[in-house]
Amino acid sequence: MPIGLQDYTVEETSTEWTLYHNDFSLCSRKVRICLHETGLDYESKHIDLIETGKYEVASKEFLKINPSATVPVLLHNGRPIYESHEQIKYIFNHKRVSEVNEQNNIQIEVDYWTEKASMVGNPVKEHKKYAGNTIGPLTFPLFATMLGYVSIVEILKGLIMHPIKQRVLIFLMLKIFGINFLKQRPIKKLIQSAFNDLNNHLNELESKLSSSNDKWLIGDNFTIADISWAVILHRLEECGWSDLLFKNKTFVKAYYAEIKKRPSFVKGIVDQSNPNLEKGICDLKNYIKHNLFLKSIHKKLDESIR
Ligand SMILES: N[C@@H](CCC(=O)N[C@@H](CS)C(=O)NCC(=O)O)C(=O)O
Repeated sequence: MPIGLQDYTVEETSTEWTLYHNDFSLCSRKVRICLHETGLDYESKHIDLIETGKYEVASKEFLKINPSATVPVLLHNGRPIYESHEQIKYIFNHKRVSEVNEQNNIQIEVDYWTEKASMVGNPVKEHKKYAGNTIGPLTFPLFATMLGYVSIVEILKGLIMHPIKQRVLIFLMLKIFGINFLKQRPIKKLIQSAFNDLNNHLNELESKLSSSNDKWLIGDNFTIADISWAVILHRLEECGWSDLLFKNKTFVKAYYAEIKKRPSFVKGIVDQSNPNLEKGICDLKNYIKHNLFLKSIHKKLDESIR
């Protein structure tokens, strides 16, 4: 699948910017924060994922926008830009929001931290390279609780409609077995290794933050690197991993607290919630407190990074 801005249109439109996105999707959140940071006006088109109710992302209409059946997709005058890390780069370059773009050494660092936080290719692979790819497996517990509110018929439809059947099968298992799906040995191992790899990425983030007096990750301007990390730190909080992963990382904690004060974070994430997400988070919190199996996973992972 090609990435970045394409040289064809997928939609006749008089709107300059259109964002196809989902309330819960981490990559969509990234692009929403970016659009709010830059103040660009955009037409919002919400597309459901199975977690928020149905496979609209695999509908005939949406496959014309993105044959890969994923969100977000940003359209600039009807031309699609694929991959969220390309979209945020494109928006910042278009707006030239900060002077960061003109300073080469800073740009190299911004690119490094943005790439590290990106979700690239298959999310169950390359966890040592991309912190963003660890997020899929680490979201399994929340997927399981959210799917409690989704009809199994909607998931089964995905087996016919969705181009990536492996994803549908994982969601079907999560629907059938709920949290118990995580007891499967390969799944447990996948979560364990994603957790450890992400902890290493966060340790690197902690040393980067502690080694400078900059206001943000690179310098005093809020860049696409900060946006890319904002959504990861937020996802860890909503999945209940932050208590373990932020422990002893005082700079990461303080950095995230500052991120949460940004109006773009409030508009792009907090104000854009979703009923299934809220119920799923609430159920997951209860599980983490009371479910013996989840409690034991948390304990084991906690010990693994001490
Ligand atoms: N690498 C892509 C990842 C896109 C992606 O996987 N999006 C998820 C939501 S975060 C999605 O649309 N999933 C649809 C599905 O699995 O059915 C990006 O950064 O834009």
